[in-house]
Amino acid sequence: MYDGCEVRRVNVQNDLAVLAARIRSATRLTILTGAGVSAASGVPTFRGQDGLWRQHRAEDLATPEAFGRNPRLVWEWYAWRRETIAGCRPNAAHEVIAAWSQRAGSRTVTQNVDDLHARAGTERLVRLHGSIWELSCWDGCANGATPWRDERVPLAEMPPRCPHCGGLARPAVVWFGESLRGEDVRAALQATACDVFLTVGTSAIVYPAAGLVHEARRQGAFTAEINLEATPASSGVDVAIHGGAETILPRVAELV
Ligand code: BJW
Repeated sequence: MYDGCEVRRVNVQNDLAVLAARIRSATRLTILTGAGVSAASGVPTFRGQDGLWRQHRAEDLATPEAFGRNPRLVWEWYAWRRETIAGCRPNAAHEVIAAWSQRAGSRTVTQNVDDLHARAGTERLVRLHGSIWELSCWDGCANGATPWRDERVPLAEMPPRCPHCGGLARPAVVWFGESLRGEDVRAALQATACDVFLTVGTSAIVYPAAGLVHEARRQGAFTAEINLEATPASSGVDVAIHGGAETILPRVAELV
């Protein structure tokens, strides 16, 4: 009797083996990560079922306009997320990525602001959207343009102030409509020149990050995606594996 599940299992096993073989022989490995990589650690994703906060969507809060309108509301969202993340630890996906980052020629580009890759020991990490543990001056004072680290949970004051000018501080993250740091974009683009480009746990809808996998493919990289579900990137990659990053990556690592 035809067993669709068995066929799917064999296909996944094949895809894992193909990806592992590519990674094994790769000189230059690039991994792009999104919120799904931290989901198993307990960090809510943006667009999943847990993506709403008090009925607000990320798109409604992660903008300079939202902050300008209601800084306290946006800071409450960030304070809640900082508290949640403070209680989270890197999971098996972060650990595999950190281990692979020890290989010369391996680079990791993340959209995540939770710092869990850094805590897992990932080297050559590009944080495209900044860090939730860093602040900068909203009022634009010269000294406050350079982000400072503040890991206090809860924050000392709400909303926090700039230590340089006493103005309003903001999370040093990249909101919709804002430019990413030039050096991060350059590093991410350089990382698309690789043998294997693996995109993990991202909905692949937010640019410029979502364009990197296509750029890597255009330059001849073998491309692969690991995600719980299909994304706009799935049809354009060589291998799309459906499953949790925290279970799939350790399986690939065993085969590598
Ligand atoms: C699992 C899992 C498990 C769950 N295992 N998987 C070109 C075309 C169209 C639009 C644009 C374009 N260029 C620029 C734009 C505009 C805009 C944009 O992309 N809009 C789109 C929504 C259409 N981009 C920008 O504005 C960017 N700036 C820019 O380009 O500047 C120049 C410019 C400006 C203006 C106009 C034109 C050009 C800035 C983007 C900044 C994004 N910022 C945020 C917030 C960061 C701070 C914070 O965290 O608070 O970044 S928004 C949010 O989305 C966050 C994330 O990093 C980002 C991506 O989300 P991610 O990581 O993919 O998470 P989810 O939740 O979407 O998906 C999770 C996935 O995991 C799902 O697929 C699950 O299935 C999966 N998953 N568990 C594996 N266990």
